[in-house]
Amino acid sequence: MKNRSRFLAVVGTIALLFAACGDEGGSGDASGGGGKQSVTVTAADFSFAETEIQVDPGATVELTLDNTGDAEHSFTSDDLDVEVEAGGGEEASTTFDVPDSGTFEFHCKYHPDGMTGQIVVGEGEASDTGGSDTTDEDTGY
Ligand SMILES: [Cu+2]
Repeated sequence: MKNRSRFLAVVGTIALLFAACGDEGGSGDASGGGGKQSVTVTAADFSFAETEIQVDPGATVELTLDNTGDAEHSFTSDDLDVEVEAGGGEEASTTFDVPDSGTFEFHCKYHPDGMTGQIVVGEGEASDTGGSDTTDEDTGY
């Protein structure tokens, strides 16, 4: 438990840093709709911890791929034209825009058979503004 909250705190801090950057740079951003949204996807050997990511319609998603495994993994979405890769134990991030609705596949390009998930736009209330977690269970954070 301790480790877990500490991990989340670290991720949260990183997310905040990204959010801070984004706000300064992106005030003249996209036309209406969602704002910035930070999402972390954790990749292990060989699965994603998050297999469904909910994002706000039209949001600019700042995605961090946290690779806790030993193998190299990627977060790849052909639908959204996104790709970011991280080596074992590393972390990498990218930014992309999502449309106003829809469901989009993502996968690891190295392990497309076992590592897949989907990005769901506009369903449910993914309204965390600090944005450290995505589809997290109750962590008390
Ligand atoms: Cu992989």
